[in-house]
Amino acid sequence: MKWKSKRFAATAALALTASLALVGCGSGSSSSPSAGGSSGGGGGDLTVTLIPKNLGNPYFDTSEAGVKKAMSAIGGSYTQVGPQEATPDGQVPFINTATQQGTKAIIISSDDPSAPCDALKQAMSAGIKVVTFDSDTNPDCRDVFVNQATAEGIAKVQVDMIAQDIGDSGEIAILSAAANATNQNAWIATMKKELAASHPNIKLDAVVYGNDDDQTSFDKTSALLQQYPNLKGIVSPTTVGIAAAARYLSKSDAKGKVALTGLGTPNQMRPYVKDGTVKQFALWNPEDLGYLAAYTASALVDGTITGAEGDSFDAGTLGTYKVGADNTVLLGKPFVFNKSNIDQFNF
Ligand code: RAM
Repeated sequence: MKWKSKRFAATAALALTASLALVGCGSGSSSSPSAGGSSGGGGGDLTVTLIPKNLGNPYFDTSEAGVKKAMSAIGGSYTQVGPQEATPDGQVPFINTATQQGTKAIIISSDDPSAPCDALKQAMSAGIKVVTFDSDTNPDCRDVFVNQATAEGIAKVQVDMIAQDIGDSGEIAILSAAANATNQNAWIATMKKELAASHPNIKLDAVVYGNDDDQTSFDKTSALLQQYPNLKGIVSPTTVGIAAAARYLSKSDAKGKVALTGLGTPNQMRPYVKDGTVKQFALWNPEDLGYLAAYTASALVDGTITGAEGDSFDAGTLGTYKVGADNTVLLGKPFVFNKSNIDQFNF
């Protein structure tokens, strides 16, 4: 698979270095726009405000490490701020504060396709460049979306994994993130199509939402098992959801009987792959995603690109990228982790 490339291995190693550096400098978090979030970079004119879906998610900690690395290389600084909970309009006050403060660019993984739009449009009319990454808004609310992989690719890898895990037959459920999340909803819609087209013997019983909250996701896993006694598998397309579901399954009678797969980080999933709760799961490198988003923001701010299809720009160690259709920059392909390769990764 392409993702076994040197680039992935090298950046996985760098992710470790970067996250250690981050811990070392005392990365903080904030729940109110006035409180100080974590920050870093190399100084210089470029100022970026990074807004994840919510704080405290290791996935976004890793993407922050990528932003930090890029800003150090480019010569700029960033501040990360965001809500504690991934609610549709929880990011709005943070966007408004960043606009008032005159940040040069906002990099955001959106909790909702439209709730932050008015605030983002105000930012853009004040001359601020807006880059969505990971989870998009409606296209008119941002300059560029930095997409981790195509929705088709992300959906197919998850359907393929669950089909393998349960012998292509039986009942499954999806444990998602927040009900309004643009990214998960796009993947789930495509997964449903893929299931209908290629897996007639798999029945999707339910889609439930853990809100990218550990306890809610844990409780929803328990409820799914009670409600659907014939459940053979769970797909969780969120790093928070899959880790919470794995923790639940690993201590329950369903361990080894109900398959679990989806999107997770290797560090969170390692114990559950080793104890046999999970055979395989997928993801891209969140550090690369943050790094690419920061280079995209920089290219917009310095005028190298306007975000139009065909624009190309340099993204440091990742190489040259081109803006594609719908003002989207594509990072790469999802990668499958299993017992045989998980120890090569540290993020
Ligand atoms: C969670 C978030 C994020 C998503 C990953 C897979 O961390 O929902 O948006 O991309 O899972």
